[in-house]
Amino acid sequence: TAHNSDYNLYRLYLVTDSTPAILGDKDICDVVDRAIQGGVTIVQYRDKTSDTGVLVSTARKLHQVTQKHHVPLLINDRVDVALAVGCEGVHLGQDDMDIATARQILGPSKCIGISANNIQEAILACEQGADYLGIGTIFSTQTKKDTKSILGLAGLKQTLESLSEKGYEHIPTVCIGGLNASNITQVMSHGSSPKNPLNGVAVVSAIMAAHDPKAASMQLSNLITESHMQNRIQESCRAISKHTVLDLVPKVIKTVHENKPLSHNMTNLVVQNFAANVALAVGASPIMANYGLEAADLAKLGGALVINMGTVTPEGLDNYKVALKAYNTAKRPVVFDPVGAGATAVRRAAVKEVLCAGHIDVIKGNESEIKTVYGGKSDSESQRGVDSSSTLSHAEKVQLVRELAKRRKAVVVMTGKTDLVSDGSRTVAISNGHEYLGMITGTGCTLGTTISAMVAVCEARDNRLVAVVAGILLFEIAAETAARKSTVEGPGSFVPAFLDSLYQLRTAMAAGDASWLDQEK
Ligand code: 3NM
Ligand code: MG
Repeated sequence: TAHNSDYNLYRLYLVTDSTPAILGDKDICDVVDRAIQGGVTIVQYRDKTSDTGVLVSTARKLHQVTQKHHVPLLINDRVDVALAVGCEGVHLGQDDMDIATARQILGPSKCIGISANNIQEAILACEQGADYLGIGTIFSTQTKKDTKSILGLAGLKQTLESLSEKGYEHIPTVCIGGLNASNITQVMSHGSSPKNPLNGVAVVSAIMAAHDPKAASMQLSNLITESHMQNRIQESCRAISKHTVLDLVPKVIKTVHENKPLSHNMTNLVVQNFAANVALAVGASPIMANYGLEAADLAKLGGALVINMGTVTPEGLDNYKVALKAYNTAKRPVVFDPVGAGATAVRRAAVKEVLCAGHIDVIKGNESEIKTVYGGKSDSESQRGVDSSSTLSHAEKVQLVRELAKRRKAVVVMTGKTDLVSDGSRTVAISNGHEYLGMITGTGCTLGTTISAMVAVCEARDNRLVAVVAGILLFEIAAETAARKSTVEGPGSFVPAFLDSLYQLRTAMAAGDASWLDQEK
């Protein structure tokens, strides 16, 4: 069911409160509506005092609001109220109805979440078929008077680790209790476990008591998204200094966001529109200009050039060479994407001509293309179309990218299930991404465009490797996030979701205060 598979579903979980101390004189439906507009992804109606009649009528109104936004509504404790309004499920405390009985009443498709205050309760709930866990109480809170023990970040982390040891890391988890904008980043980094990361955070007062529930939700939502991305960067980048990556990747993305660098694309007929949209989504300013004589003026604008020979022609080749020289003169970076490099004799010759015409800063291709650029492939061996066919071992690939990077004094990217990036001395393997990227056209080309935006803002040659890594991570993590969206049914609906995710990830990253990096041990 949707509530189990959607990665983002539990990102920001709102638990309502109808008491005057928290809700004040605000209208609960209005608060929930605004909170969802600000980024709340799931709502629990929790009302410990109202009569059943009020519970049912309020739940009905809330359900209209949540349905309008395609957000699930769960009811605290009251299985009967959930049934009465036909909402998406219930949240049960340890003293409420047992899961088995609730499941029998609600049926298999409804969501049943469980509160867990310790490791035993968490594991038992998973054994009994909980759809997600609310783990708490993390910090002491005025909102719930009868809280049991305070778990703290160490207790939360231990609970998550115990769940993964028992094989329950696939059960979504949120934490609750005293959480707000001032501590969420710390909770997501120090309270989460790499093997079993928290899906999200549940709050009452941080949103329900806020003067502006939409603004409060947006702030929390951004902090959580940023932490998710941060955790993933950590996972992906053990191969080079974690500090370098943690420190620089967010800065690169933020700098692109702030400076809107020009991404000058001399690209193929197939991807013009998609590449321009990807450039915009990552925060760059695209220009799709194939006339080489324009390059001298464009190179002065502080951007980077992409030469993508996907639909190479004799005239096109001359234009590449003119533009390459112009960017070299202006000391601006050039990304070369030798699409289908080995496919025909014409393309093999074109690769050589481009490489001889000037200095390339980043060379990006699949295994077959990189092999052709390296020159190891004989002219009689031809590549089928532009898709890659893998033949080298991992160690051979590492050797190849490193050697080519050294020889050409460039950063070399070999894309594949695991991407390899090398500057000749340091080599990074990245295993993010999603299979949908291989099912739509132009993703390789638009990765080149994304990389151009990142290297455009990286003045120091030494940091080019990290700039390229930043581009790949942003691109591939956005693909993962997009593929998990509930609107995505296949490669077609993936395309717009992917553009959204690129935009959401880079704006979240850019909005983040870089001081959270200092907390990283
Ligand atoms: N359940 P606030 S703590 C509803 O520990 C609830 O299970 C808790 O409110 C638990 O976000 C809590 O305002 C209240 O601190 C959380
Ligand atoms: Mg309860």
